[in-house]
Amino acid sequence: MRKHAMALGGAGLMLGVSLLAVQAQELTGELPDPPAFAAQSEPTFVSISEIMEYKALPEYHEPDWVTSKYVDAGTLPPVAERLPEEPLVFKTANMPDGMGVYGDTLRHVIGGRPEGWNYIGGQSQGWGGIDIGLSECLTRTGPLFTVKADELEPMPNLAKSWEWSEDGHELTMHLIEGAKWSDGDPFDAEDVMFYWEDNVQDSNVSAVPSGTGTPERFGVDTTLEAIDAYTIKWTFKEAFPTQYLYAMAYDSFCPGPSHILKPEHPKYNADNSYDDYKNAFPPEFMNMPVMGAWVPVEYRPDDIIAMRRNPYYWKVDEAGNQLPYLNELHYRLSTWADRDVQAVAGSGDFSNLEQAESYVEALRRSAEETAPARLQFGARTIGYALRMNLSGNGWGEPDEREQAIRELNRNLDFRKAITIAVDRQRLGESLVRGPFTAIYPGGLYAGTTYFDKASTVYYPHDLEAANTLLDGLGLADTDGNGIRNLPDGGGDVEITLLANTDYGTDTNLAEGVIAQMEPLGIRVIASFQAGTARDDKAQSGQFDWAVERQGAEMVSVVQGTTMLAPTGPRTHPFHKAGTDGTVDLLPFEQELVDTVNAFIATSDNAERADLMKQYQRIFTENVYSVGLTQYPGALIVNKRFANIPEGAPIFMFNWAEDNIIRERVFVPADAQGDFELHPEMLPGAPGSAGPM
Ligand code: BQZ
Repeated sequence: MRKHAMALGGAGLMLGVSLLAVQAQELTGELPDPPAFAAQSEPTFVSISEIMEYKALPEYHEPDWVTSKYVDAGTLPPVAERLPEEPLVFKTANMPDGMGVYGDTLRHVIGGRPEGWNYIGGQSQGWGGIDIGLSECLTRTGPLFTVKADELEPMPNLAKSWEWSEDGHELTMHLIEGAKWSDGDPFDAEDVMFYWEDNVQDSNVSAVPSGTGTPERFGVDTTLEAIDAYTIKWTFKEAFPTQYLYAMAYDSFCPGPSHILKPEHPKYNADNSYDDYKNAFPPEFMNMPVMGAWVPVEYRPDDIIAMRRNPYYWKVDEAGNQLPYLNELHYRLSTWADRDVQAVAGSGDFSNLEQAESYVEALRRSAEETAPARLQFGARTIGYALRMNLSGNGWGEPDEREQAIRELNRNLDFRKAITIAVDRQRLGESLVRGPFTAIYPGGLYAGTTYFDKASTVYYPHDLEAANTLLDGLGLADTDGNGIRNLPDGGGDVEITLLANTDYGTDTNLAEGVIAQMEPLGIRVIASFQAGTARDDKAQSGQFDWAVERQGAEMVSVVQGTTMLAPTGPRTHPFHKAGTDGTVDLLPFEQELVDTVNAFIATSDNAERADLMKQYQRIFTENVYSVGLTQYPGALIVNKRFANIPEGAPIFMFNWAEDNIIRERVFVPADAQGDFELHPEMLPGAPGSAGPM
């Protein structure tokens, strides 16, 4: 039976007594240091210029079969004509195993499912690296884990160079010239402007499946214009907001093929609805034009997506060999847990080991002499938090009960009660024992660039204090059924908890939270949904609470910066604009917004570090979200692959599928497997539907 001041008389008396008791009682404590866990390997830090450059080379090459079967047959232009004037050149000295050879397949296993190929229209292709590979972006950040800290800036990609105006309010970007989509259509500013004007700026389009393609992601009142076919110009309110160069990388500025998307967009096609536009290219549509290294040529529902090398890919090695080295990519449509199992067993080639429950078995199997795959742990960059819907003005169209819960969510004493009722040590151990998990109080992750322990407020587990706080809020069990009631004779305090059933870790942690709320007399009801449905509910505000694995903004700060606070109506993961279009910020949230905007507006490193200390203090003091646990991920890659960079994290600025630079990965000739499903096939060739 719970012992707390609920037994006392009316709400008023309780409010007085319990608040005094709580204020007197110090709720904060010393944050335990994470158990020592050294990442198994560290990258060699380099300059971006050591990784890549744009350069015309004296000659170019391609796999022999492309020449003999296609170029010599006249169905494909010679490789030199398929490449831009100055292709992106990856430098040999930066390739861990040097220049590669053509052949073989990278067999991914993924837990998502493709909705269709309209990435910029909001469709997911099933995650697990498939969209990362298809959707090349203006800049690139995944490989930045190897770039020297004092030279950190997004890498050029589709934008090959840029310069700021004197006053820092204008950024002129130069696009790669002469690059083509995988169907041979030229890539140019028209593609960029279609993405910006008709997807990002059009609020009827949820630009990109994670919903991050929103205008304020690039700064409030920011404008973009095309100067000519290969030049675009940004205009920003702030001076020199270099931050936004990170937003121009995956996942928020990766233009789509306007030549086939525009005719489906309602602005250009009066017969089409926005749904028609979003769904215009279903998974069955093959050879979707991409700028990525591989093109979808086969789709078998719940089985596999096979992709073949893009004959117009615009990147080469220093000998002029057109990339990628790998001819084919598979995305086996399975589960995320199965991705770990197959990578360790050798029937799959790659996994981000990120579900801590699988660690011990994966480690055991990978330690065997005959293990087919290498397993390397990185830093603790995987973190989960319990996030509360903080909208009080209608985001997600709450009913009466949901609105009452949101009002509670917006109350600091309520959030404090929840955070001190959580036993983080037990939650971490429920996933895996050993030195992996660390107590995570919320906010920026320990062990990352901007983390400052002294600025981190930690509320240790204390059930009694939690109950006292709830008493103080007038949440008494007025009907004696063991569940507290909302004030003024309200119904039971019932809270729905959203979690992603695609991951055992998400639901295990959610079930742990549900159990740990029981002694508080709060009924938490599982709302466990599969990936896309969960993502939709989370993005549309249809949740009370959500247990979520957090994004890159909590790891690097510079990636996804605008998501650190509700800097715009649709930027924040758990507080977006309500029905009147405004975000009803709580006072501390306004401080967070001001701090994040100040961070974006300055390039002074000392000032940025100080601003992030302020951010961390405000965030954790106000329990912006309830941190749960933080742990390292491990990259599992089959041993036959070469050019896997040392110390590649599964998640930092982006996921490992971007970080390892797959277009440079190869399999030495004597180690190649016989896994190609479509040997010597090019996208659009006979045997694969859709246009060339
Ligand atoms: C990695 C990643 C590559 C999305 C997705 C998935 C979606 C989220 C998140 C991860 C998967 C893998 O994560 O878990 O290891 O391969 O794909 O994109 O969780 O549901 O919406 O943000 O990236």
